[in-house]
Formats: sequence, C-alpha cells, structure tokens
Amino acid sequence: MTNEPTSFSAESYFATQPPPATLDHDIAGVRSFVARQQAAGRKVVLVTSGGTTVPLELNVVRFLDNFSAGTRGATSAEYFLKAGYAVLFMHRQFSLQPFSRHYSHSTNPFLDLLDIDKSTTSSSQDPQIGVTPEKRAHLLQVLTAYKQVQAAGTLHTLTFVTVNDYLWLLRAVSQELSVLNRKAMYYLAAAVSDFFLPRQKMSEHKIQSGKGSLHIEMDQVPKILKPMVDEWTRNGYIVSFKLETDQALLIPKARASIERYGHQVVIGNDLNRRKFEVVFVSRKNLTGASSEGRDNGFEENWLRIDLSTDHEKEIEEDIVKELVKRHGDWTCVDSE
Ligand code: 9Z3
Repeated sequence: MTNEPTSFSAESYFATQPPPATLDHDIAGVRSFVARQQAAGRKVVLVTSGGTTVPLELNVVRFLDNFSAGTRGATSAEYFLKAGYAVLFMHRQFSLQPFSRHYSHSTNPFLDLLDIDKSTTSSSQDPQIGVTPEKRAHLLQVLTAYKQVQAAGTLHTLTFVTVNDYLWLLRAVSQELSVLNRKAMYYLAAAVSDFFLPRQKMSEHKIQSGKGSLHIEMDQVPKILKPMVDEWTRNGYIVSFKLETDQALLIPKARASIERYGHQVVIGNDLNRRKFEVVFVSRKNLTGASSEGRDNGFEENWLRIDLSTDHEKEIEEDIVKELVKRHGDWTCVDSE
C-alpha cells in the first residue's frame, strides 16, 4: 500500500468516508433522550470512553487499537449521574460501562458474587442461588444507584468500534446536544487514533502474508476539536483529555491544544500515573463573570489522591466535582 497520504480536513473526511449503518437510528434515540432531559431542565454530559480501532481490511481480520479499558469514562459517568447530570455514554463496544464496571470479568468476576445454598442442593427443591454475604453490602449500593438511574431515565448508551464510527457519532451527537447551549458538557475521555486507513485504500480481503513484511502508510485523522468548538456545539463546555507517556510533555501539549482549538479544559494524564494524578489546564479567568484583567496565560491545577492511604478513592470523583463546579460557573455567564 504505497498510495500517497491524503490530508483530510473534517469536511473532506465526512465527504469521503461512509457513515456507520446505525447512525440514523442512534441519533433518533439521542434526540428523544436530549428532548426529555431538556424538558426536565437537566444538564447533560456526553462522556466518550474506550479506544477506537483502525481496521486494515474491509472484511476485518486485523486492526490497530488504542489503549483504554474504559475505566475513566465509566467511572466518571457514575459521578456525573450522582451530581444530577443526565449522561450520554458513548463507548467502545465491550469496554467498561457505568455500574456493571464494578463486576468486570477480570477484577471482580460476576460469578464470585453468587453462592448456591448448600441446604437446598440435597433436598428435592431446586437449588437456591444467593449473594455471597461479604459482597452483599457493595452490591446493594451499586444496584440501588443503577436502579435509580434506570427509573429516572438519565443514562443513554451508544457504542462505537472503529475511529470512523466514533467520528460520525461524535459529530452527530454533538449537533443534537448543542440545543442545550451552555447546559451541555462534552467529556472526551475516549482514546482516539491519530491515524487511519481511508476506505478507498483498504484491501477488501485479508492481507496475505506471501510477500513478506507488511508496509502500511496511514493518513492523519482530521483534528475534530476545531469544528467541534466552532461549528458542532454552541457554547457547550468542552473537556478533552491529553494522554502522554512522557510526563514532561503533558503541560506543553495541553496548552497547545487549548491554544489551537479554544475549548475550555484539557485534562492531562500520564499513562502510568493516571489513576492517582491528573492536571487541569485552562485559560486563566476563563469562567470569571468579568473578563477584565484577563491575560492570555494558562493555569494548571493538579489533582492527586494518595492511594496508599485511601484505597477506595477514585480520582474521577474529584475530577467530576471540579468540572461540575466549573460548568456551574460557565452556565451562569450570560450567553445570549
Ligand atoms: C485519556 O487520556 C483517558 O484518560 C485514558 C483512560 C484513555 C488514559 P482508561 O480507560 O484510560 O481508564 O484505561 N483519553 C484521551 C486519550 C486521547 O486519545 N487523547 C488525544 C491525545 O492525547 C486527544 S483527544 O492526543
């Protein structure tokens, strides 16, 4: 595959790459969800979560993936719900989801929650299944929160797999949410590929190994934060995440992102420290009612938790608390 790389703008991307088959159906669901939340006067946050794939073949056998278990997004979604937000949870298929994440297959297997009552196995009645006593209190807490959210209808879930699914969905969902104006927040925690193979350059069938090594030249995924800020959303509060493995790059890259796209906050996280340390990077005085005296500088606020003394604490609790406060200030600013 030696075709020249193409430089895609968001516009040329959407003009040449096909939408996912379920887009219209997904967006109809989002529209009625947003209308219900608007009628109830709730703020809505779009949480994106999990990694995107880049298929190498049209009949996909192989793909590249971006790292993310979906913990950040699923955990944050729960704290947003707790804070009274309605949540549009747009996640990679099979990545972690709010509530069920507590019983993910590897960390806390679902079957370990259950016990068979031994006294019933030898009798003629059907064996009874119950909850393991030491797991009961936690399960009750999770289940209660889950049932409350279900009854209130404040969680709506969408799935993506490829980076193409993600981009189409993100644009359409953002446009739907923009009716909420300042009451909408966009919390972009998904790990999104920077590179992709345009459909026109993909091999239809499984790439054969007969020719020895494989050379793939990928195109750059268009930078979608710019149109997201300027065109798809209206005064929404946009939070993106910046993932680095070199700690020294976090702040300069986060600042550059705000400079370039003009959104409200970048949360920087180092891959190996992300569970206990993040940094909020924003423009100084951005949320102040008065912009007088505002310079063009940035401010950084580090959030840290001490996992050695507080094993149960999740950093997403503090991230969401801080964002709810900032978004509150943002919605107070007279926008019209
Ligand atoms: C993140 O940085 C997320 O916090 C993590 C969460 C992916 C690290 P987990 O799901 O991990 O809890 O396992 N997400 C954004 C990653 C990303 O692709 N950012 C782009 C970049 O860094 C900008 S949109 O360039």
